[in-house]
Parts: sequence; C-alpha cells; structure tokens
Amino acid sequence: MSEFPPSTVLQCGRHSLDLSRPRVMGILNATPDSFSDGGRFNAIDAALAHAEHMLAEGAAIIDVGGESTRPGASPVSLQEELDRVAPLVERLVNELDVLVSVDTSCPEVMREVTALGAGMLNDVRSLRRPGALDAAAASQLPVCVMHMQGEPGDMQRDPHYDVPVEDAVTTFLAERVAACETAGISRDRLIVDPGFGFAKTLEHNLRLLKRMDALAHLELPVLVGMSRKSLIGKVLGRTVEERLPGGLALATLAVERGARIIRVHDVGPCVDAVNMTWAVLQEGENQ
Ligand code: 9MG
Repeated sequence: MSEFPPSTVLQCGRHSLDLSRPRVMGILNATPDSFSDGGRFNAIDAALAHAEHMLAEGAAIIDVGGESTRPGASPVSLQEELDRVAPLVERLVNELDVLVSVDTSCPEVMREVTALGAGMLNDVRSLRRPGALDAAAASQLPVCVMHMQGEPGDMQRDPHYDVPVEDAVTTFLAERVAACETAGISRDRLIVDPGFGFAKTLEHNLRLLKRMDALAHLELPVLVGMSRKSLIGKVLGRTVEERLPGGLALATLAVERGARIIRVHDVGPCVDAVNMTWAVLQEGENQ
C-alpha cells in the first residue's frame, strides 16, 4: 500500500477536510440534462434533495459542475455556466452547510462561487485558462489540478504519449503544481488527479491505475474519478446504468494505491467499499 500523504487536513473555507483517510466526493451535475424537466427552480430543489441524500450516505464533499466534460461535449458560455452553478452553490452552502467543490475552469466562476461560500475548486484544465491561476490563488481555497491533453471536445481523438502514461501524467502534474506555487497557491492547498478517461485509451487508463503509486513522488493528496466511465463499459460490456460494480472495484484499487478522494455518482455503495478497503489497509498499522 502507498503511504502518501501521511496525514493532511485541508482548510476549505469554513470547513476542514481530514484526508488522513479516504473520503468520498458526490457528483452533482447542473448541466442541461438535470434541467430537462420542470424548469430551473424545480431542478435546483431536486439537486438539493439529491445532495442531501448523498450527504446522508456519507459524502464528505459535493462537487457541482455546470459544464459537461464528457468526450465530445460542446463548451458552454460563461453566463450559462454561472446561471447553472451559482444559484445551486448558494443554496447548498446556506441550506445544507456542506463542503461544496465547484468543477470549473473559468476564473469568473471561481471568483463568484468563492464569494458564495464554496470550499474547493476542481479544474479539469488544471488552471491553464488565462486568469485561472490568479483567481484560484485569490480564493484561498484548496484546488484540484487534473491531467488532460487537449480539450474535452477533442481529447479522445487518438490520445498518445511518448513515455509511459504514468510518467507523462506525473510530469504534467508536477509542472502544474510548480505553476500553482509560483502563482501563490501553497502546497497545502493542492490536490492532484491523474484524470482517468481524459485523453486516455482503455490501456492508458488501466495502466495508470495499476501504476498509480508513481504519483506518490508529488507528495500530495490524490483525487480520482472513474465512476460510470467508459473504461468500465469497455472492459465489462456494461451500459452506463450497469457500471456500479466495476466502479466499486476501481475505487477499491485506487484507495489501495493511495487515493484520498474518490469522486462518484453512487455515494452509499462507494462509502462502504472505501471504508471496507480502509479497514483492511489499517489492520495492524497502529500497533
Ligand atoms: C469534472 N470531472 C469529471 N471527471 C473528473 C475526474 O476524473 N476528476 C476530476 N477532478 N473532475 C472530474
């Protein structure tokens, strides 16, 4: 088992997140599919109820996103992203007092959700958009930087790496960590993510998970997101709705390899899988 990082408490606005053991992050989409019936206000009520359910099931963080990052997804305008995310973040913070992470690459959204009380930023583009490093630095919040080549729209077009994928990912993340530190984001605010499913073939994804210990060199908490992703569908021949058992196997392996935040749709089953795995890993550790 990997021993990184030994113990870390992240200060997430007015919430503390103890990552001395793995935690589960519940996914809350604020994309058009979730607004498809009943209009925006009903959808926000439904999203709040879903967040409450995920918290009851043991989620430590709720990750809100207004832009679909699925392969081939088209970009959304800044105004649309703000309209989708801001009212939801505001109500989550005020009504549920929950640690809210916001999945965004836009500096304007980062600033707005920080003002509304979000506790973490999650950027699949690793703060590479103009102004994103400065906005994240000013927020004082922890930030998750993720590995991706290209953009969600084109990332799955023949992804290729000149070195083993785990080395490419580690080198990329080390560069982004250095850029963050230069911009004034200290290491105690950083989380890294290998970006499963982002610009990676099935073989890249499987190898990356098997060799995830390579990320230990970074000495930072690791977040992973594999829930319902196509790598499970490709191996098992399952539809999106049938991918939970495969996802639990992947979550278990990720925890065994040192991941400290597991980003998932199905919180309850994942909390059990994570806690069971952790109990085995901890056996005899404190004697
Ligand atoms: C928004 N989003 C979708 N998949 C993700 C993943 O694997 N990691 C992170 N950090 N965010 C993701």
